[in-house]
Amino acid sequence: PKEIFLKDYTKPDYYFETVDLSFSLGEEKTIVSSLIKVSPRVKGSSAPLVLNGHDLKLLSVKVEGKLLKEGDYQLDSRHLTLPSLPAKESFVLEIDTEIYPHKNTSLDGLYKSSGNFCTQCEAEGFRKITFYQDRPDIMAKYTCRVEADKSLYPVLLSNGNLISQGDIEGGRHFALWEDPFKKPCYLFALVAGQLASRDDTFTTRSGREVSLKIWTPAEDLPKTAHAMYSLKAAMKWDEDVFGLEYDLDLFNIVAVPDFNMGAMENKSLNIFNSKLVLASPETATDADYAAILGVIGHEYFHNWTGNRVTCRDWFQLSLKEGLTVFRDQEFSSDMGSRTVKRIADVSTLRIYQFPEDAGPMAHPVRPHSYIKMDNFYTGKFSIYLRSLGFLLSIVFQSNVLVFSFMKRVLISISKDMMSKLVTCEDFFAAMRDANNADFANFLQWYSQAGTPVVKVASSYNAEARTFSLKFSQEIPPTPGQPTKEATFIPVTISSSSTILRVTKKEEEFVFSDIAERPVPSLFRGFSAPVRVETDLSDDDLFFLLAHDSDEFNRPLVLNPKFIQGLGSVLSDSTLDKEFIAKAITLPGEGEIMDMMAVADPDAVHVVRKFVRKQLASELKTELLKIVENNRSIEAYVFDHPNMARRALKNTGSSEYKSATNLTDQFAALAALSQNPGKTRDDVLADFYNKWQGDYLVVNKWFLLQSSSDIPGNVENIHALQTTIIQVYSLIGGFCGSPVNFHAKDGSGYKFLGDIVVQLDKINPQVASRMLSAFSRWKRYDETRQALAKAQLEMIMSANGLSENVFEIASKSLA
Ligand code: B3K
Ligand code: ZN
Repeated sequence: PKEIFLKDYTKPDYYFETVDLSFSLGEEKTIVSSLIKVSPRVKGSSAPLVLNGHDLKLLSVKVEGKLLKEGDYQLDSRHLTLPSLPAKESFVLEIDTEIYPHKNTSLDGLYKSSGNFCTQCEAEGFRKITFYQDRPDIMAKYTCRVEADKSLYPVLLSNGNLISQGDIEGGRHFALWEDPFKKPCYLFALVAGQLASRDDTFTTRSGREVSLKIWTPAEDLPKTAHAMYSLKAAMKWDEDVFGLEYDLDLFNIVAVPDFNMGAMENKSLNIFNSKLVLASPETATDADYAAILGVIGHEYFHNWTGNRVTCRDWFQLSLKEGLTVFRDQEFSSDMGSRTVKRIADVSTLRIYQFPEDAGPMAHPVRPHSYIKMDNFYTGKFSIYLRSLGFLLSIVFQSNVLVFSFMKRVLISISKDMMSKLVTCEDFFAAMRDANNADFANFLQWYSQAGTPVVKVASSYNAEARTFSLKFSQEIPPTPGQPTKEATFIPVTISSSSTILRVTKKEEEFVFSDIAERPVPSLFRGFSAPVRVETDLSDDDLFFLLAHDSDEFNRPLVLNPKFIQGLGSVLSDSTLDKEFIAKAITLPGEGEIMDMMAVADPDAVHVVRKFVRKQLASELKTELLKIVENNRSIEAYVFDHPNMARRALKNTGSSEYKSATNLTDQFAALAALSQNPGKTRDDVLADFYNKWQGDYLVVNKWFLLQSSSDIPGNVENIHALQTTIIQVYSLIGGFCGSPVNFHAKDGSGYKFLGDIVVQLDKINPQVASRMLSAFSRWKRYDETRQALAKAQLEMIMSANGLSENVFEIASKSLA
């Protein structure tokens, strides 16, 4: 496998101006014809044109209408090279290929999901459709003609506007689409199948009417109301907050059951994993509703940050992902509770990014190299890149400034086609110039991996009436980066919205005229993605728990006064209910383990369980009162007050039988399924019987069982049959629950090792994502280390390993 380096970037020798694609879709094979207008970057260039291609059968190549013979080109398993090309300003290249979508289980390129055709091209899937320069700096205007059997595939979609459609012989029909905007091939999309649409319209602020369509199988249409609501809310929000208006007259969303990730922002034809589109009160929880809102927003926001403004190469991924995640977080915060959203986002960051930063896959916001780009989009990818968003939101302090900065970026890059391809430097310069701001050594975040550890020492001098805060920062070594430079760390502190700019390894700030020793609330709202070690005492922390006006900084610490403190949080009617629910929920086992020098899953499990029990019995009266006061007999509504009420109620107790929506019912099921026995078996069976026809609900049922702490759970997982779409809930759930995955007899590790090898033959992206559960193996005791290492070695020795799995396994062992 080949490692690709940022420092090796060179401009392409040839640009593609227009691309006319034609697909003849069939059950056994699909024929793809492409007609490309090519122009050399340097006039008269004699450079060869190297096209990417993977799992393609080449039928023919023509240059300027002339068929090339076998000796005129070179073909290997990954490339088609054309060594001699006309020395002209531009010429026409025509390529015909044959592909087999029904056999494509990698869900990358063109594949079939539940009988329908669909595509996924980011990052490098277009090369599985046709021979092409599969890189983001090739921006071309596309047309796409799709032809298929009319009864099997009545709906034919691609990017842009529908130009014409009609019937052809043999029961077939066609549709011709044209995308007026230049785009990189990773944004290409095609869908063909039996689908129905929920239709709506959105009138933009300049008065244009955009037609909106959400496509699913007809029977699922009633479940798309929330997705449509989310889309319209996102379109309005982007206009109101960023002044960004949608730029076409049609916006399509298609929901498909088989999808490697959450969703994909293809120009005007977003394709989604069904679980992020379909929702009804009976089949989706509040968390699902919130995720749908956030992801529909995210993909929609990409239309500007990503699609119109495009990354030059994949190393610049954070430009589109960091910024778009930042935008979707702001959107969700504006639609719900800002504090609760922040707590949830930060906890995800702690659970996924911090461990990744401390493991073999550690990389800076802009990686220096990759083997398979897909590995940089793990479940963690957005969270990783989100750190940039954290910094931005603090640095800018308000959306107005972000907005002006965004506008500046967009204007400065829209001068001509090539300058639209942006790099992190362009982004940084635009931020700095648009706001005339001093970002000091902020750029270090782009090149240094690892989570900074910031130590804070405070001292009060009563005589001088001064208070001092001493900061020191240290970034631990990461693979290939033994030593680090200081970076810009914004620290928000109590008293107004002061930001301390920590830019050196050691720095002291002295505050004068301070009447008594203050208890500082530092890094308010989590102002930088760092680990903080303060010299605050338990009493200080308890004081903050009770009094901090920044809800984010009310920490969880076990203290005799802790229960009492939580009791007062529970009965404080001035606090947001969803915040209370978060505040009284203990951090997960993974999050706690990440803070230990040697992670001890058994100890964490026992202690956490003990604390939970203790809290439940000590706070029983308060909790029962909460359950009583927050019950509702009214119909399910997804809005902040109702969601907050349900969240709070379900922390106290939950009722399986009387529940009228999945949020309440699933909370009850989750609680009951923690204890082995007849009740557990009965409710699990009851739930399955009721929902066996709805695979999204069945997935949740799988997740609940796979992530269960009941002893010897690996046996139960073996017994549950799975398909590829259930892998995430079943295998992901199992590995995410420490007790059984880290079982001392190695059964959990062996289970994962075997699965990865099997899965890699079917779907390398999913296999490598599952494998990353091993990447932190060096954090455990010696016995566990040996067991995990043996599995990694076993995987490395497997035949025909994919590049995806190779990258994670080899880096983990290094
Ligand atoms: N941009 C895509 C992720 C693509 C992952 C490719 N393996 C969707 C998103 O940003 O949400
Ligand atoms: Zn994205």
